[in-house]
Amino acid sequence: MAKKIALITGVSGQDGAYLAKFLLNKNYKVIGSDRRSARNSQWRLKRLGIDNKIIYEELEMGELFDIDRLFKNYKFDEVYNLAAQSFVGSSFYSPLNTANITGLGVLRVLECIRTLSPKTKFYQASSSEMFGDVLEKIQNENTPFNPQSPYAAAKAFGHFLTLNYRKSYKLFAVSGILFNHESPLRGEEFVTRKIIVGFINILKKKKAFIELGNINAKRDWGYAKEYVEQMWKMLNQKIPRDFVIASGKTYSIKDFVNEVAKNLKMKVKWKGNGFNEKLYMKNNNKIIIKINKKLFRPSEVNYVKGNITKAKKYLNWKPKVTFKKLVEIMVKEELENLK
Ligand code: GDR
Repeated sequence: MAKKIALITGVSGQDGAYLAKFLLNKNYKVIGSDRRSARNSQWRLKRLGIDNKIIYEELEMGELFDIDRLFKNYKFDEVYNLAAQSFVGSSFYSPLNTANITGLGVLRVLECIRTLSPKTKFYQASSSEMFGDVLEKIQNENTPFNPQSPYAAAKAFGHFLTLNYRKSYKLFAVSGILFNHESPLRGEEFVTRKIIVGFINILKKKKAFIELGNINAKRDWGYAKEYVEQMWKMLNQKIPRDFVIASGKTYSIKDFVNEVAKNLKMKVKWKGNGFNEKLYMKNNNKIIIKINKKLFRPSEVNYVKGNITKAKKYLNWKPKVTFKKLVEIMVKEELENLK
């Protein structure tokens, strides 16, 4: 049987790399694309040992003709649209670029599928950030969106268009609403890996302290490697449906810090309140975390918690890796990579 062909946009990101590996193991021919400037960021593909196993294509999500060219060169069975300006914080500083890539990028791909390849199945990486200032305590596929950032607004745009193209043109197009998902392949600009790398640098005396923003925000964190498998499952259902993928548990950034400290056997204590709250080493009273106002976002998502009833039913999935296990995996691999 001929190999299935999949396109992963944003292949050198955390999810792109894990998904590429997963699809290669399923005997897919994987075309991975990225913007030209991401060429040097193939460390994830290298770490997973697959940098030479995928076909790499440079692709600007801002250029319709670039996407069009790819669709004329390959007959994709499945397209996973993971390309985005994915850092919420940056979206406040580059809202137009975020809208163009994270939002309009989705529409460009959908237009290519509609006009050139309507049998291609399409996965859109939607985000729990769309729930924003949450309108329901626990969020499922029917919870209304209340985006709090240009990033979240752009993701909501992509989400609704995916739904609209499914209805209007009968495309097999689905959105996975993924809550925060982390791994050793997470970028250091995101808070989980920033904390782990920061603490290890403090222990190695390369750094005195790290600065964080809102440590009271709560997130529903899961393991990226598990989550990308659900993307594939969504495209291999009989009926196209959207799904929330989450752990169903919520923890604050502070909880995450405490868990990392525990894993690194650092005895620490918090003191102070608000912007003056600090984390100290118990043995010598050295400050290792300070709060920096500048790292607060102009508007914040304070709390999210996902309901995965639908994923349990149709994808036959529930998360295996707990919060504690996730921190353990991330800390362990970070330490091993230093050796
Ligand atoms: P998030 O992830 O915005 O939830 O989006 P991030 O790790 O950036 O922030 C999580 C929370 O931590 C707070 N925070 C800090 N964040 C960063 N990055 N750096 C800091 O120093 C810091 N201090 C506190 C943030 O304010 C926030 O509340 C992630 C991304 O992967 C999105 O692309 C994805 O859609 C969602 O998860 C689901």
